[in-house]
Order: sequence, then structure tokens, then C-alpha cells
Amino acid sequence: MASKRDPKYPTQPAPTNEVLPKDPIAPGGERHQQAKGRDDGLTTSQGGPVATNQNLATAGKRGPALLQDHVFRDKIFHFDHERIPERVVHARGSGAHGVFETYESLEDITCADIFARAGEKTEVFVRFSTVAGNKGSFDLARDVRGFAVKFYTQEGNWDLVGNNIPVFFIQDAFKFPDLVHAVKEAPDRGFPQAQSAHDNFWDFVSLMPESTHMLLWAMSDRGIPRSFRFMEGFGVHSYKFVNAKGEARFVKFHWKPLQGLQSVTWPEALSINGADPDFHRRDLWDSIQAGDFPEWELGVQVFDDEFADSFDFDVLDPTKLIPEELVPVRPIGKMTLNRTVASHFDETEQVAFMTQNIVRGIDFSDDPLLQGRNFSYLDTQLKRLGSTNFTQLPVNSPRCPVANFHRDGHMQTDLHTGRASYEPNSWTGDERGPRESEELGLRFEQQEVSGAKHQARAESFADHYSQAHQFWISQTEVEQQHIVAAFTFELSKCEVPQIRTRMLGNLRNVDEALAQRVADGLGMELPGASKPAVAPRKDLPASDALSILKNGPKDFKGRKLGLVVGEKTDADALKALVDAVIGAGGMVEVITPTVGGAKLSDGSQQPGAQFIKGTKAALYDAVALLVTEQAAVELADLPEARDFVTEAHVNCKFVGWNPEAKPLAVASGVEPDKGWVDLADAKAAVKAFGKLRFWERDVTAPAK
Ligand code: HDE
Repeated sequence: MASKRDPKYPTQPAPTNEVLPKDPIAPGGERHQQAKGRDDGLTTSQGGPVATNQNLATAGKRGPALLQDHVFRDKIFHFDHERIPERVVHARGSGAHGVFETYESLEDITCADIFARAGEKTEVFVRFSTVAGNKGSFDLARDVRGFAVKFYTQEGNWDLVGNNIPVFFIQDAFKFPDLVHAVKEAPDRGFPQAQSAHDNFWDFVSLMPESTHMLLWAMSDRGIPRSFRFMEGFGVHSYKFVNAKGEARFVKFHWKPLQGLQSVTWPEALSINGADPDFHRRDLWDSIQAGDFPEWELGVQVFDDEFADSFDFDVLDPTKLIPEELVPVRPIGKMTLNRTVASHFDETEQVAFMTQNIVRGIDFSDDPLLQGRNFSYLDTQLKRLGSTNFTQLPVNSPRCPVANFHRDGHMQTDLHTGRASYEPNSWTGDERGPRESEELGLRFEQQEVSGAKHQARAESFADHYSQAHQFWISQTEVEQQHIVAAFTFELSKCEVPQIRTRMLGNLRNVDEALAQRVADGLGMELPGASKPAVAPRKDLPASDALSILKNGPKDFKGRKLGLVVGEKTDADALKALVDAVIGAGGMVEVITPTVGGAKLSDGSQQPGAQFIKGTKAALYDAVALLVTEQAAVELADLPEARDFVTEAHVNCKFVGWNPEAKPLAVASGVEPDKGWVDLADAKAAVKAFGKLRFWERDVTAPAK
């Protein structure tokens, strides 16, 4: 056979509803077994059994080490070379495997095989990420989140490399290195890490008014999601669907979490980063391990040239979205993440996403950001993974056959046979090798192009503020307050006053009230508005789809209760509450005075998952205090217990309690209100928890 590469693993399932085959590298899989070595015996990289994994060979008992200790050399050599360059952006990521199921055939609009048959199941790998921070940074940075999905389709890999925000900071790929340099650590001092609250970032974006719409999103609670499970994903750019007749339409991709949307508050984000810097990756891991598989619907906004021409903005401009009220999102399939990675490095780190990985039936638009990305992603994989053969790594390898005349290169793991590595050739049979196919191959849309070579931004990209205003007026009051607070916080960290002033000048073009409230928060005079390239529109209607709170969850499913239990807690009440939470599809983490647990009223020992000094209310979606008066008095003496209650209260969480817990509430300086629900009726309490926040309490909001 000339050069046919067999699918590495697993082979592509037939287009039926059968469950996917077991992945050979998953624990218990064939390759995993191999990796364990011979009969569980330790071996060198060459497979030789190892006699000692403890000591260097030395000359004499206490003498110098021997150069000949090849076992030591093998081990330390490999260790010395373990690190590869981290991603220049999106370095910190969390991956998971899953399956995508197509709802119905989309043959009328795309010939993509993945959308050809209703019920078709396609294996996927997803990597969520923060953007600015290094690999070891914390999860709750205020940042954009990456939402990259690799579909292993029968006609090759399709990568939808998106974010949790539907627009971007810049309109043209030429500016990307500047944007990233501005937000990352300052080159002289090497900090700040994983945050945008610093002069360089705001200097740059205030000079780039096209960033303003995205800034509104990043300063909203979208920048601090509760976890990956509760955020939307967006392809951002306009792409194209092309059908078998060659007809093309624009398409925008949306991922909608079936868990609903949810974010944390900024004070909680600060708290979580200290208490559990891995909060998001742990959440993804725990929920999948617990069998509570997160799900997203893939939806599309499909529109033609006529709509594109009539739309208020250029559909090629990635700083603009198309309101869902104008072009509804049509659900076309569902993704379920059902398997954690077997190895973070082998899979999450080595996965190589590339926007240019499209399949027949999907095409690029002329969005200048997308066109630039198509160039960048291949480069970056070679830098990170070190060889053009990175597509042979299991996580990157297509599940359909690969056949071409690419040869050699570092770390070639395919075994090519036959004498022809070129075509045309006149060999026959297996020696002949693969051939191109007019019928099966991907062809770009036959688009007419004209015009002189050009090196300037199109005028149709000039409006930088109208949709930022639309976003602002689409938020609830609470969300607007959070946006004001975020701008105020971030700009307060800019040491150079002119940068703050310039940004306030830009915000005036978005909304006068927004600019005034941020100026008030900073204690600054409102400067004159900056001069916009074109006058912003203020007549765009509000869009409910842009608000998180208008798209929240309906119950406590997939959420976690932090349940404080003490000595002699009523065992029946505890059982009733735990049953009610689990019955609602939620999780409970029991918090006891020491991690050894507490003795309940019936004499049984309740173990603690956390102890009160080692956890924070910010880590839970609701908290409950199920304690005797005596236990409440003892807890009231602990600053950590008082902080726990105060943090829950000021962040508008629902607090479940029994009246005996009052001494703890009093010592914490909080006044129980209607967001404090009596645990006597456990089911009613869990129903209240499902609302997630009692915003009426918002103690940080300015008095009306
Ligand atoms: Fe990326 N981006 N990007 N980006 N991007 C990378 O590729 C780049 C952009 C996004 O989990 C890099 O493998 C350029 C928009 C995600 O592995 C790199 C431009 C969107 C991920 C790169 C953009 C994204 C990346 C770094 C402007 C949302 C993580 C490592 C033209 C639609 C994928 C890597 C993963 C990663 C380049 C802008 C999303 C350097 C040049 C817009 C989710 O190739």
C-alpha cells in the first residue's frame, strides 16, 4: 500500500446511534495497557526492566557516580525535556471528550457530512481556556474564555475555535500581537499576570475604539463565569455553509449551555482564586466524573447576501454580532461531554486547534481576523509541538483514513510502504497511492472577487460604539452595576491618569450614564467625549439574549450546596436536605468544624468534605447552616466561620438555615432577610436555591 495511514484510534463509528467505541488510550484501553509496561514491571524507554529506581550506580559505596548508568541517564534525559512551549495565548486550558449528535439533516444548506444525517454521532474533543494568563495562573481571572471544539468527522477534522464572547477586540489580524502584548505581563517587569487591570492594556484599548464593544462584554459578568459548564460559546466570525449545488450562505455558530448561564461576582472571583485556583477545571472534571455530563446545543444563524447587504453593520466585522431577534439561532445538534481526559499533557496540552481545519460544506468568509487566524494556527502548532507530524498524535489524528504523499519529518510514527511518494505516477494497485477527487474534495465557494490591492480598513467597519450601547441597554440593572464596578476597578489600577481619562472619553460614546457612573466611582471629572469615526447610533433595540440573568437556570441541577454541619446536628433534617438537593440534581459538600466530621443527633458520625477554616462560601451556589444553637455559638467564635456567612450574604446567595443558627448570623454582622430560607421545608429551600441569587439584597449597589 503506497501511503494510506490507517485511522490511529479509534476507528470512525458507522453512522448509527451506537455508542462510540472505547478509546484505546482511556484507562483500561489497549494503548493504556501497553503503557503500563511488562507485567507492571518498571522499564527504561527501551523496554529494559529496571533493577533500582532509587540509587545511582557509584564507584564504591560512597564514591562518585558512574557515567555508564544508562538507566539513570534515560530517566533524567526524559525529565529534562518534559516541557514544551506553552500556548502564546490560551495557555491555561481544560479538556474533555464527548459526542456531538446532529438533530436533523441540513443537506439543503450544507453538504458537510457531519450534518447529513439526523441522529449522526460524531466524536469531539473540547478545550476551554483563559486567554491572558500563563499555564499555572488561576481560573477566575477576569478574561475571555476559549471554547475550542474539534469534531472528528468522517470527512476530516473540523475545528470550531471560538470564545465565550461573540465579538472580538480587534477587526484585523494585523493587530493581534499588539493586543496580546498589551494584555500580557509588561515586558520589563514580567507582571501583572493573568489580568487586564493595568496601564498597558487600557492604554492600548483606549487607543483602539474598535475594542469598546468587546470591553463591555469582558467587563460584564461574562468575564467571570461560574464555570465552563455555564457559559455560551461563539464561532465569532461569519463562516459559510455551502450545499451540494455550490450555493453559499453566511453562518454564525453559537453554543448554548443546557445548564443555563451563570457567573460569579467579582468579590467571589477574588476569593475563589485564593481558595481554589483550579475552580473551573475541577468543576468540569468533577461533574463529568460524577456522570452529570454537561451539554450544549449547537445553533446557527444562517443568512444570505441580501440580509448581509441590508444589515446595519458589516457581517465581516468581528466586533459586531447579529442580534438573535433579527436572525434567530436554529439549534442543529447537541454536544455532551462524557469523558475526562486520561492525561492532561497528552490530550489537553497537545491538542492542536486550527481555524483552517474546515470540512467540505463549511467555508471561510472574508473576515480579515479569520483570514489572519487561518495563517497563524499552523505556525503555532509547529512551534509548540515541534514537528509537522503533530497531526499523528492521538488527540489530533483524524478518525477517518488519512492518505497522502506527505513524508518524513521529525517524529514520523506512520509506517509508509510502497515506492511512490508522488503523483501522477503510473504504478498500479497498492503502489499507486491516493488520488484527488473532484466529487468528494473540498472546494471553496466560487466567489467573484475584484478591486485593486488595498491596505486600509473598509469604511463599513467604522462604527465602534452602537452595538456597545445596545449591549449596555440589554443588561438588567444588577448587570449594569457589575459593569460599572468592573470598569471602575480596572481603571483604578491604571497609574497614569490620562489613560483613565481617555477611556472615559470613549465610554461617553457608549452611554453617558455609564461613563458618569464610572467617573464617579473613580472620583474623576467626566472628560469630553472622544471623537468617534462615525456617530454612534442610540436607536438599536435591547436584546434579551445578551443578558446572563435573563437566561439563567430554572433549578438547582448541576449546582453545589455548601452545607455547614456541627456537633449534634439533627440527623433527620440533614438527610431530608441532602435528599432534596440530590433529588433536584444538585451536589452537596458537607462542611464540619474539623475535617474529621461531626457527631449527629442520632450518634452517627458525619464526615466532612471540607472543614470550616479551609473553605469559602464563594465556592458554592448556595450555602446552608444546619447547626444546633450550641454549635452556632462555637462557630461564631471562629473568624473563618463568620467570614463564610458574611461572604455568602453580601454576594446575595441564598442561605438555608434553622433558627438555632442565629448566633452565627448575628456574630457575622448580617441581617437575615427573605433570601434566608428555613430548612424546615427542605424541598422549598432547594427550590429557592435554584434562583441562585437574592439580588434584592445587593449591598454593593448604590442606594436608589
Ligand atoms: Fe486565537 N490563537 N488568535 N482567537 N485562539 C490561539 O493557537 C490568533 C482569536 C482561540 O484551546 C493560538 O494553538 C490570532 C479569536 C482559542 O488550544 C494562536 C488571532 C478567537 C484558542 C492564536 C486570534 C480565538 C486560540 C495560540 C487574531 C475566538 C485556544 C495557541 C487574528 C473566535 C485553542 C494555539 C486551544 C489560540 C492566534 C484571535 C480563539 C497563536 C492570530 C477571534 C479558543 O495560533
